Amino acid sequence: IRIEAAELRIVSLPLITPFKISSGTMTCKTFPLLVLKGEGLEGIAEAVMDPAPDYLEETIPATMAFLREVLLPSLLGKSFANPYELEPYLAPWRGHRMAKAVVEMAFWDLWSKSLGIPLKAALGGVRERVDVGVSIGIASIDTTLERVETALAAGYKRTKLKIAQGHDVKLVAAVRARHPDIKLTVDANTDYGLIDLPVLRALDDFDLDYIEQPLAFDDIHDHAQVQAALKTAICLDESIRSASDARKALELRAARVINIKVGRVGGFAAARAIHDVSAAFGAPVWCGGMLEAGIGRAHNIHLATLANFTKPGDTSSASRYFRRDIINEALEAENGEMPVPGNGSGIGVTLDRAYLENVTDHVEELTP
Ligand code: OSB
Ligand code: MG
Repeated sequence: IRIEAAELRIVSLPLITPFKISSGTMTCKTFPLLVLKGEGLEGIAEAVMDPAPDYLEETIPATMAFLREVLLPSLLGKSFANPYELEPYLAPWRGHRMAKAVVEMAFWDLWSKSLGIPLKAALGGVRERVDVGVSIGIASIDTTLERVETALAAGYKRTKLKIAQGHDVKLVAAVRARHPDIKLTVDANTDYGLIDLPVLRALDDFDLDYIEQPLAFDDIHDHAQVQAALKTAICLDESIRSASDARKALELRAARVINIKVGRVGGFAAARAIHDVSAAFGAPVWCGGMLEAGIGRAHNIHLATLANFTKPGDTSSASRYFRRDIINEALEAENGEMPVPGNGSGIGVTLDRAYLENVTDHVEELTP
């Protein structure tokens, strides 16, 4: 397929409720949206970096410049037989994994559309629907208890509580007291250090399925010390950017579970490699999220159909976050299961072009 043109946008969708995590609060989901055009088809993807470098280092302004000035010009007008042929154009650049991911993911969509098969089939997925849970942002204990009730009533298969210093043991104790048997996890988004081991030990008593990313985004080594001190599994998110990071973390026993976000790790080739290396270590993985709108959610669902995604992912119903989405289809979970969208080709969802115009802050068209 020849990449004939690229449409690059910045889209902003209001969130129904602000989403607070230890590293920041989001009131609006702003993201780059990329459409790659070729053979009369469109491959689409969302990028997951935030406006500011609060989750990882990448930012929307820096990404837009890198895509516009470096990455897209190197690909426009060229033909690629499959997504692996992009690798020589992506590999030379350090970092920028989220920027590489949006290009690679859009091409996977374009490629699977050109083959007339679902993205899931192109990736080697084995499921028709994927198990999902919810991620509950930082709020008062009362509000959190209400949100947990709502999620359980809807049938979600796992409840993840965002925690932060001073908003941890009491919160988890309250939720656990009310719901002794639910599958419960916490995500610290890097808010703790080795000095906080007593707090992490206290969390060890609540039969959590895992504790996600307690320590720094760029640390693997110190997580091994924490994991050695706990019964509860550590799950790494921010610190895993590649299959080599995953191998090192699992070899060091810094974690027993990995959260894979295709946008964080540079695309589906890397996501599959992390999935495979984790399977080789007997470590389950699950599909994380970045509050994606419909296009990004569709990519996540297709990824989560791979065999070793054995823990519920974060791709809950889009209607929990957005009053209106940028796609024509509804991505709604039923009893904690999210059906793989579409029965045709590619990601299986389509852009609502009219609404997209209303929520686009910026648009540019690139040609060879
Ligand atoms: O750490 O998993 C995270 C949202 C924004 C940034 C980081 C994270 C999250 C979530 C949300 O937990 C998951 C979702 O998309 O629903
Ligand atoms: Mg996380």
